[in-house]
Amino acid sequence: LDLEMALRRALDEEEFVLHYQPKINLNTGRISGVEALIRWQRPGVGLVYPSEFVAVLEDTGLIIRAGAWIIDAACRQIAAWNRSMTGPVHVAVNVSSRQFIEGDLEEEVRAALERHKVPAELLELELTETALMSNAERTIGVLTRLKELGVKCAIDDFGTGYSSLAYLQRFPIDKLKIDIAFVRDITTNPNDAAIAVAIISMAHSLKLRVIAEGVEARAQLEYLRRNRCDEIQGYFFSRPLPADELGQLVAAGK
Ligand code: G
Ligand code: G
Ligand code: MN
Ligand code: NA
Repeated sequence: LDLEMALRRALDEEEFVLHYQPKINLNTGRISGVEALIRWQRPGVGLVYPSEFVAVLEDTGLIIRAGAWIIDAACRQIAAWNRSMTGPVHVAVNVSSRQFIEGDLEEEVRAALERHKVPAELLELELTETALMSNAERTIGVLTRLKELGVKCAIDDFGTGYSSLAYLQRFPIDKLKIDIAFVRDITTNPNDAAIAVAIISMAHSLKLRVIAEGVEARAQLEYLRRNRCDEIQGYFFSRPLPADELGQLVAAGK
């Protein structure tokens, strides 16, 4: 309850901040975009990670307000990078299940893009299988309208939830994100490797891009590259960074 009150205060006082983790295009070796990850600068405590508070935001419904703030903050950052950098920076935002199911995601996205004058194709939404499958017919409508707006959509943590493969081809999505669970032991566990390779192959058959998260070692990167994964993300290349540090990394042409 204390935590809930502190989180309400955090929303009112704008104590949240987004950090950004780069994604690397395995064909070019360059940064192709970033994933925004929320942190809480809690007064008197310091930087608090989402494992400590995102579940509480979800359980209390505060995630609806927080989710709208996250989308707005990401669009504000895209606009700032658009002004200060030579090339555009694509930003992916995590959308919680409750935000997708109960919130007005389309309107929040439309309003934030307009408010910050951001080209829609620079914004990507990372959605979970659970959120997408909770009402598949509604999901098709929402995703279709987001696609018409020009926003990209990815399925996060792919392979851990329950997705109907029949719906996978009916959902107008752009990308699958292979869950860290299959990446961690990809070079030593043949079962994990088989699943990762099958996801890559299926994604490409469906004309989707595919990214692997949680890449911590060169051997994992090389395995994924050999098996035609499009992008990777993980500590091997970089941890999530504050906006100014991420900006320096991009400007350095990495
Ligand atoms: O950032 P970290 O590395 O600790 O993230 C832990 C978990 O919190 C992940 O499951 C991640 O998807 C989730 N998370 C991080 N940032 C956000 C966010 O902005 N919105 C939502 N809904 N979840 C987030
Ligand atoms: O649920 P989601 O996939 O959005 O969460 C991403 C989470 O993974 C964040 O908590 C982020 O900090 C974490 N993460 C990013 N790169 C790595 C990595 O290389 N290894 C591990 N263990 N976690 C990572
Ligand atoms: Mn994610
Ligand atoms: Na993920």
